[in-house]
Amino acid sequence: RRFMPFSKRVNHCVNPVAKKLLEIIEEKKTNLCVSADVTTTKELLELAEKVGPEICVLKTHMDIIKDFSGETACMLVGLAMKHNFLLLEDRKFADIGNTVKMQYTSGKFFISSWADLVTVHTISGPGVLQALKEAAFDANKPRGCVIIGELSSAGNLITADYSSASMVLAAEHFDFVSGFVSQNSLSSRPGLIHFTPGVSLGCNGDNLGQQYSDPDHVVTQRGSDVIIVGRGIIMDANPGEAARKYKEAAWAAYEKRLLAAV
Ligand code: UP6
Repeated sequence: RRFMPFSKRVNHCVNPVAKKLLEIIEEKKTNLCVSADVTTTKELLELAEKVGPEICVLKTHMDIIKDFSGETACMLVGLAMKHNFLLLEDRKFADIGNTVKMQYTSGKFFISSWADLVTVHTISGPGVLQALKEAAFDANKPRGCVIIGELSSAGNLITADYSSASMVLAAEHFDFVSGFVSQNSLSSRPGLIHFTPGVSLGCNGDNLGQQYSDPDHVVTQRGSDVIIVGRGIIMDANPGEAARKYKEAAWAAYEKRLLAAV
């Protein structure tokens, strides 16, 4: 996986959203995901408009948007179409299957109707993947999930055994699993995409346990495919320009990794 170009990996995807994402990455030459951790619809849409041309994925935490409504989701989907990026709702589902199914499809956020991808913890076992898959089937749109295989925060309780057990669960649902959120390469399958948060060009961490590495390190040394950047971009005075900087750094690192294989 690490040494295969994105363009070749497309043919190895079982999940349609993973395939679409690799196509976008290749077309826009960007393996940057911006984490839109803002708290109002206005800020969210403004940010999406500014960073849209530079990204392959916009990651949201919709439950922090104070004034979320159906219009927020509609407008965001419009911007995703305009700039050709996917939406990843970072809900980190962690309950039993039946509850997750309701959290995914109903409530205030009706996530399955607008998010191409969602993040999920495997702590509750295979039922959670089955539940998301069934709900996605009902939504009748291409949908996928990203399994939290590792976390970036200091002292987190995920062990190597937990991460490998998550890979086993993923293997049972390759039609619905698009990839992993991880710090290291967890699977060599070319059809699965590794997303890595905890990326910054200037900081080592925050005062709440976040740990940062730079884009070159996570892509060339740890085998990440898509870097996830939040505050490094959204707190910048010019988020569009900052996104371009991160995009260039992550893409250069990807090209360097490919050359290392030759
Ligand atoms: N995130 C992590 N680490 C993980 C998983 N997810 O930081 O292991 C998410 C956070 C946040 C974003 O929920 O939305 O990625 C990172 O933001 P930052 O770049 O501002 O630290």
